Amino acid sequence: MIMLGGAGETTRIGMGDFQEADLLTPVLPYAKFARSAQSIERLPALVAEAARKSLHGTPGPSFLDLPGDMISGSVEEDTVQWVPRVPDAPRPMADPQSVGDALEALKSSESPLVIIGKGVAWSRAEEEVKRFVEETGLPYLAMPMAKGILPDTHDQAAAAARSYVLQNADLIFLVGARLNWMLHYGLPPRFREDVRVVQLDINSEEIGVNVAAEVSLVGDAKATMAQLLDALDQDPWKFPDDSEWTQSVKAEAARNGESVQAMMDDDSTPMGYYRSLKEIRDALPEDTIIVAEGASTMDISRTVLDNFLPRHRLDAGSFGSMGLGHGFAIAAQVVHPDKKVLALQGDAAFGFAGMEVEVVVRHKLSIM
Ligand SMILES: Cc1ncc(C[n+]2csc(CCOP(=O)(O)OP(=O)(O)O)c2C)c(N)n1
Repeated sequence: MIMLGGAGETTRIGMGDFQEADLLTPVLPYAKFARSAQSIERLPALVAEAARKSLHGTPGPSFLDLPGDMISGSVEEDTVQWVPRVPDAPRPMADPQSVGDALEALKSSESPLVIIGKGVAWSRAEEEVKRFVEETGLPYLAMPMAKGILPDTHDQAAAAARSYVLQNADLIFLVGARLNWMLHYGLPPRFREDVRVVQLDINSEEIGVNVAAEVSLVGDAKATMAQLLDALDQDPWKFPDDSEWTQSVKAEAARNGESVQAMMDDDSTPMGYYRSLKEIRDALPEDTIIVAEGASTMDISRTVLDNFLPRHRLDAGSFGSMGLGHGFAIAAQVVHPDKKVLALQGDAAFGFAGMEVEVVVRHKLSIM
């Protein structure tokens, strides 16, 4: 995301100008890049820098502060310093030695689990990750915004046995996912004390956070998963379907699935979350972009509303912030006018930015 802010004029900073405020300091902890424009001629370079910082490395938000004179001023066109389009983010590959080590670690595990994060979605590594999961036969968990990398209805999805797999995996392979609060920091009691970690991340500074990684794959998810697939092509390996681990994960998922099904089928009134979400689920086309926010509303929707395509779920994500649903839904509908966009919000979440409905109506967006 590149956010554009407005502010008082550059020439009047310190004079008590209308809406003079230091916006950079409060924004800086949350942005990869935050800068105030000082010259109209250099605006292209500044926008390019914001785009590069947002898209390269770990993707993230940039903030550009545009003082009033940058917005309303004008310059001769031939004085503008144009810059070339920012190149696509590079796709660094992991150290080949680590690729071999990662596969050896997986082969030595009795209860391995792949955890897919949104890094995979941003890297557009869905094909590679799907092939890897299917060729290795490993159970996997998708983090909220990685739902749909493989269809949620996939036979190897362990979502319905989430607590069981987290507590019992002896090795986790983190693919563009972090051991943050959503994964209980990788620590007991949610994880085994001795859980081994194989970690793939584009940013080496993320490796080993909270739990040391036994093998680190520092690289782009798409490029690195392709390396793993090449290695598997040379020397195929599959975790046995009839292993105790695979069977126990499936049995646990089936058991939990039954209790969720009972809640979804519950005819009592008023309807609970599961029943009402099931009705919504049954009405949605598979390529619906689902925006979800709230506490229970968002959490339970992760279980009930399936995603079938990557980058089709936007929710409060790592920060857990309420108030972003309308903006996400508006952006999704503008970028994908032909798709259905569902904004699923708890009443509190809706209230944070409820007036944005006016934008939805003004632009004739058909968000549900
Ligand atoms: C910006 C922000 N403020 C406050 C919170 C704390 N918070 C988390 S969930 C929640 C309310 C959720 O209620 P609602 O949207 O009605 O969903 P429900 O749980 O009732 O389904 C709040 C205020 C937050 N996450 N982000």
